[in-house]
Amino acid sequence: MKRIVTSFALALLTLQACKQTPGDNAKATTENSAMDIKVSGETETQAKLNPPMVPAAIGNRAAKKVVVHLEATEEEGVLADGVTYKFWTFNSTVPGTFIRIRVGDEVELHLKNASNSVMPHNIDLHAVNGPGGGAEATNVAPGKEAIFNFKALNPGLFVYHCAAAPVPLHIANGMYGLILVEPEGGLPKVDREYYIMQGEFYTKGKTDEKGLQEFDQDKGVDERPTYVVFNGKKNALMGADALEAKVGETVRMFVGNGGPNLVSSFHVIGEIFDRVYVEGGTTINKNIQTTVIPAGGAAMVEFKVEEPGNYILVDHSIFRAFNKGAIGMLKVTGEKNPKIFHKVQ
Ligand SMILES: [Cu+2]
Repeated sequence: MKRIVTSFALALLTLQACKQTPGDNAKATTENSAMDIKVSGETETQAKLNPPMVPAAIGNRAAKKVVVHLEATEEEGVLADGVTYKFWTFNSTVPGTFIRIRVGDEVELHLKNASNSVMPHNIDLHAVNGPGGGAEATNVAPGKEAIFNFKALNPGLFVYHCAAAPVPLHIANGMYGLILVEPEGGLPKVDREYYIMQGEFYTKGKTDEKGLQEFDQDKGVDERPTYVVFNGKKNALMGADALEAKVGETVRMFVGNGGPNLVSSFHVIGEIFDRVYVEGGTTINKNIQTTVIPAGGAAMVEFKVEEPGNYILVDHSIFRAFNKGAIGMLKVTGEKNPKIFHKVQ
């Protein structure tokens, strides 16, 4: 009887071991090995570029210490033509400064809260392994600065946002951005990189109602946005602010969704994503028309442009694009390519 019980226990153990998926193993290996990566060389201070621009690619450098400076601000800005709004930001832009590091890097993050702020602010980075993603460690009163350290263990494209109470209000006012943790050896080289982040705004007035607009809590709770925009403004990335590329180039877009409520169906009219890093992680999906980007999530999309023209970026929940502002443009210049596209009559 004893032998039977032992065999049964052994069989159960084997079964348990088999249940562990290869995916689990891969993550454990990544995190564990990243923990052991030593930092070396000069400490780097992260460059501050305004969206849609991003800092230079990491390439094949060794892991190092990186200092990141962010400032929480509360300031009036343009939400649409003739419409202003009191935005809450990281570094005065919506989305906030793009942070670019590699796996194994040690980040010393400084969060200042502007002296003219009314609210306390903090930062929760989804790239952090630790309580609140750093929120408790960085809760900072107006005029003060908080500092915390983290080691990047998981490669991917991650959202960061303010998580001070009331969290929905801080996010609805524009306090979000992206942090890219490049894998060992860096991401494949591309010709152009752009930073785009979707978010909703909830105002007391109707869409396009002029003047300084106040936040509308009821619309926020009902998930009924007045504006759905890229990069903090209705029709941002249009006209003189359109993105650019040349025929034959490969474009990579780091696309995030700050929410606070909606899921984005990100699409570029007239293009197919050759590669999508699904949900900003390691899995690459190919030949994608529209990719879903959850609130508090991100994706990297890459495509080669073959034909000159204007390519429109949208949330394909299409009223959001044409009525609420989630629209942008990629202007592609260069030689026409009739083999790929031409009008017959
Ligand atoms: Cu905040």
